[in-house]
Amino acid sequence: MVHESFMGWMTGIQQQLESTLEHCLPGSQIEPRQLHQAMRYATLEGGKRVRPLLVCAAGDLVGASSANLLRIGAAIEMIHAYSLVHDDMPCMDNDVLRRGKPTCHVAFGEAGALLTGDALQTLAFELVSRPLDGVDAATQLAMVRTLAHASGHAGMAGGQAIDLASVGVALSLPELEYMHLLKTGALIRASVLLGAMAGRPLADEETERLDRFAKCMGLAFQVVDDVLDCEADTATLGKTAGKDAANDKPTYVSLMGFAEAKRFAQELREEAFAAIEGFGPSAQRLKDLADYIVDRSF
Ligand code: GRG
Repeated sequence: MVHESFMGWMTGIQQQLESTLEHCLPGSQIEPRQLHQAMRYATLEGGKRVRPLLVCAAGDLVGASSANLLRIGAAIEMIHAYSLVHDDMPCMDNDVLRRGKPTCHVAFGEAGALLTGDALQTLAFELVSRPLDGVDAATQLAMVRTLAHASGHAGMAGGQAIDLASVGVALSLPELEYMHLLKTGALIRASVLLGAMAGRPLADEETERLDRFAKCMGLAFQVVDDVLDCEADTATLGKTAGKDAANDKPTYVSLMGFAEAKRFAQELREEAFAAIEGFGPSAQRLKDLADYIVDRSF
């Protein structure tokens, strides 16, 4: 159950993240204006900001500075925004609605959307590689490497490739899980890991437990996404509902049925909680976020 003090913390982070993104994105009056306007259009004022929230909650656990966490969170949100822009394009998911407004290619054309995604991705890496207060160069290099690994062929882009090849294919549950571990899970894991790398050094065993938490959360996020795609309406989601079934895509709901998919999400939450039990009260934000991810309605 999501409680009031968590809601206050979440709203505060979302507002600070918005200012950070606003500050880090190129101004809409700077040339090339159309590209900069499209980058801002795709990134500002939208989305739940789950990944930056995970960065901040994991960073809290290790006493990381909030300025560092917000910059890392903004960078990961830019990678996420780029993935949505490209995913919505006619050559991929071909959708016209995202975050309650026309998708980037509808507003700025296909070439504009392609460049917007490219520019958001590279700006994200620029942001993570600028000096971070109190973080040594070797750790920062490891952050860049972790984010690159999670975004590329062995992570999000690889998962998207498997997804595109899976339309109309009867995937098994382990195959579906593998696809989502890459497509959605890798960036969620990177969010937790980068947040945790920004503070006091952790023992390998502590990092492994955080990674287990993040892996469960990545999968739970996707299971809930599949359930909502069937249960919620387009206005609530801010994106076209029911697309998975319409596109004949394998999902947790199509493979397991509703009740079992919902039960699986609860099970993943319990597993995630168990992974971080040893951290004590400093892991409360992560637990609250896990509740938010599993209990969300959009
Ligand atoms: C194009 C390389 C490339 C990758 C695209 C993430 C992705 C891969 C595609 C998005 C398609 C999709 C609907 C995936 C399901 C899970 C997901 C990432 C949902 C959208 O993320 P939210 O719910 O969105 O965090 P907001 O708008 O809240 O940020």
